[in-house]
Amino acid sequence: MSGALMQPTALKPSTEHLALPFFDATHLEIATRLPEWANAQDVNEADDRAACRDWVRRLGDAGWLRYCVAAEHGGALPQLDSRALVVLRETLAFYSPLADFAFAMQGLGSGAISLGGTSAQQQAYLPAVARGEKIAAFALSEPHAGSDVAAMATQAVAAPAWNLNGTKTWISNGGIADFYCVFAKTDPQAGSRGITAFIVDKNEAGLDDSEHIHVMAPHPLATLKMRDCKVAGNAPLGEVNGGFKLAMQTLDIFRASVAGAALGMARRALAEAIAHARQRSMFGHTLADFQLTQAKLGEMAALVDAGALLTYRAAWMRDTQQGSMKERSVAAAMAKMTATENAQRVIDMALQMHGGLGVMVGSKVESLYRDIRSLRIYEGATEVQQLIIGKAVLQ
Ligand code: COS
Repeated sequence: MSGALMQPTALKPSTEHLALPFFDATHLEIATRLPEWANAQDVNEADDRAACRDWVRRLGDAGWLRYCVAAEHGGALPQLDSRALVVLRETLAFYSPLADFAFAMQGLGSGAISLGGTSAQQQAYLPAVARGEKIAAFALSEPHAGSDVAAMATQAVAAPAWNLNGTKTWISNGGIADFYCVFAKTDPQAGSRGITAFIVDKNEAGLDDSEHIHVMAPHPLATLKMRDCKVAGNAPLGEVNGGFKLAMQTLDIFRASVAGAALGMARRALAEAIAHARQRSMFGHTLADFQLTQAKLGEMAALVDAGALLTYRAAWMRDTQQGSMKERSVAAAMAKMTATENAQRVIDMALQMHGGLGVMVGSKVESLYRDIRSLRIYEGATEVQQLIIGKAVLQ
């Protein structure tokens, strides 16, 4: 069930954590300017596809999408900055999870071009992504290959133009994207070493992105079908057979930002719970007067902070190249797992504290309850993060 016209709120995300040594003035500046802008947007979110397009246009016009690409392609900062992505997602998600989604998908959808594209590919796509003129999408998952990426069945054959056949599913921005970064097998016997990335434009003959998927929260999703889809102009993206690593490197950046989005939703739920506890009368007191309530709020605050510290550490490690590549991947996995799982608990506790009001359609905690759920699944389910961490500790 979708939301409707975005309602402004008197609640504000705190910026105290920006004083932590993980951040610098750039991040504080984003966190200071963004709340007022986000809270002033009157996007009608009743139709998630139209709303997502609207958010991309607004985020592009206001310059926020410039944080999705590097400065040489029209971006705001010299490199993709994980901490800026985290702060942006955390703040946008506090106001509108759909705004966060629209922002994040521009980054994830174009991330493989930023990391592995030729300069011609980067010039053709990234400035338009940063202005909100082209909508991007990342097409990795398949009906029988979600967590197990190497099991994908989509194939690309050079004949002599690259020719793609296969089905991708649960593709965010599917149906509204202008282009898709598609991963396909180019050496089917070579497992993860036989995958290559391609840029497939929406209007490419042989691509059908019209099968929409509906999920519990506003989120444009579709299945992509490729039947003899030829991608002569843009192929390939990155090294032939280097697509698995390119996908993993892209996910390493954006997994920490998913944690940022979860934090924004958790902080909003906590703020809603505190505001409700302060004003709700019960047995001659306010809800906040009861120790049971104080204990819950205390636990919620600690859960939020635990996720926040892991998230900020992961983003800082990537930006400042701390540790090895594996250590940075593990830090991102810990952040994504902890922040999303903790956010789910915090939102559930906030909803419980609201009682019947919490399950009413139109209440903020009710929509957050639906919004948070998919974050524990997409861009690597909690179990995949556990695997990444578990393998590393056994080495
Ligand atoms: N960065 C760079 N290279 C990486 C990497 C990373 N983060 N992670 C793995 N690799 C490399 C490995 O070093 C290995 O290289 P070699 O072939 O040279 O040895 C190769 O990639 C294969 O790695 P591994 O054996 O760990 O791959 P698995 O098939 O076991 O897959 C998981 C590991 C499950 C972690 C991976 O498939 C994954 O992340 N799945 C989830 C995918 C996902 O997020 N889906 C959602 C799509 S977006 S909504």
